[in-house]
Amino acid sequence: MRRDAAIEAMTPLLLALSFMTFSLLTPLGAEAHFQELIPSTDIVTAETGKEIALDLRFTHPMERGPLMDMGQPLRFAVRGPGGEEDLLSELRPQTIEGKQAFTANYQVKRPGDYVFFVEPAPYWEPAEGVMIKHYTKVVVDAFGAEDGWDAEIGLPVEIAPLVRPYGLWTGNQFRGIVKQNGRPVPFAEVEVEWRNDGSLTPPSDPFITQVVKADGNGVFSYVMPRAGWWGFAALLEGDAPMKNPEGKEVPMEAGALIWVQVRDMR
Ligand SMILES: [Cu+2]
Repeated sequence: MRRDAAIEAMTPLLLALSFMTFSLLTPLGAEAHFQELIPSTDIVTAETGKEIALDLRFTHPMERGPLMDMGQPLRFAVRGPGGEEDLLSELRPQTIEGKQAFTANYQVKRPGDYVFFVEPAPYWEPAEGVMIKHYTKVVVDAFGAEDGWDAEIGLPVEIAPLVRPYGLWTGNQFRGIVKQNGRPVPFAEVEVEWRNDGSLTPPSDPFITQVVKADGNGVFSYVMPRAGWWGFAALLEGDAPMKNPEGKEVPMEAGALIWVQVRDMR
């Protein structure tokens, strides 16, 4: 009896302590990292011109930061109507808010769909004890060809779009198949974030990152309720562990990301 009372008396203190520990271990906003790969336009026309600028940042899109340092990406390329083109040498580092990001320009040569993709340098996240690598792609259509948007790159983890990933209205549904090593991942978890332009303050934490699960065939869907860029991130465990900067073997979080833009119907 007396022991129970003592435990009861201690409970609020223990709760407070465990809450403090938890808060220290998971700083706010540390959960939903997204690799961004955002083109200046997702539809190239005579009006936009042939030149596309691409911005690469590792950040928290809905919270508008903070940014995390990007190392030199391991791969950056485009799969277009003329085949695959290595664009690593086109990457230019930029410093934003004291962190390294990248930018690149690309000249579209002919009509067709251009699938840009990046394999970033692995990022050590001590709060989660994982090395993070977000394989990220975005599709740009040029001069109304509308052909090639569903081409798969063959990345270790990849989202295969089931909806043409450009020319989308607000309220359209996006669907895709989460794949790892070319095979669908049943019930994969997909995080979804809107790239906040500053016009929205999420009312509470669960609104920052939407979470959907794929079905038994690895197919997920999400209805996009607001104009702008939407990022879909399927976070999977990599095939092999990696060494963290201290030389310790840790799990690898392999993210498959795709970005799509939606516009208001008006
Ligand atoms: Cu972060």
